[in-house]
Amino acid sequence: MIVKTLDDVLGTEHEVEGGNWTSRRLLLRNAGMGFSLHDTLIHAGTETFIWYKNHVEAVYCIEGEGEIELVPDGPTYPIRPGTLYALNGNEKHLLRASKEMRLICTFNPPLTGTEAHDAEGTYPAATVE
Ligand code: 9YT
Repeated sequence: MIVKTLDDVLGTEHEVEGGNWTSRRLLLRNAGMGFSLHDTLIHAGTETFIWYKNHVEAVYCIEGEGEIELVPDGPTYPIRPGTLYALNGNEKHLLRASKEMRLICTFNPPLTGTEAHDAEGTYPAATVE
């Protein structure tokens, strides 16, 4: 059994700074759960292009406000507390935060630790003023 708190992750290598986001990784592959679980902040005013070629991801918003646009053809969905989106088809997307969003993210297969950007198919795009 594993019991930990967000404080156990803050300030460690598992608090990963991605530029437009900060990912606090609570469960990783070595936990043996079959998925990883992150408490991720998406910074206000950012737009990030993401394409997880090798993972499926479910995301549940608990704070903030933003939207997800599938690319190239949409649609665009609003994100607010209580919104879940699940990328079960490796969809390319743009993630935007109008207010800092706090997202609970799960990945299958699980991330192993400190992946950012290319290693997990994430590419930062323009930052919106
Ligand atoms: C929602 C999303 O994919 N944000 C990028 C960061 C990533 N989820 C992570 O590593 O927590």
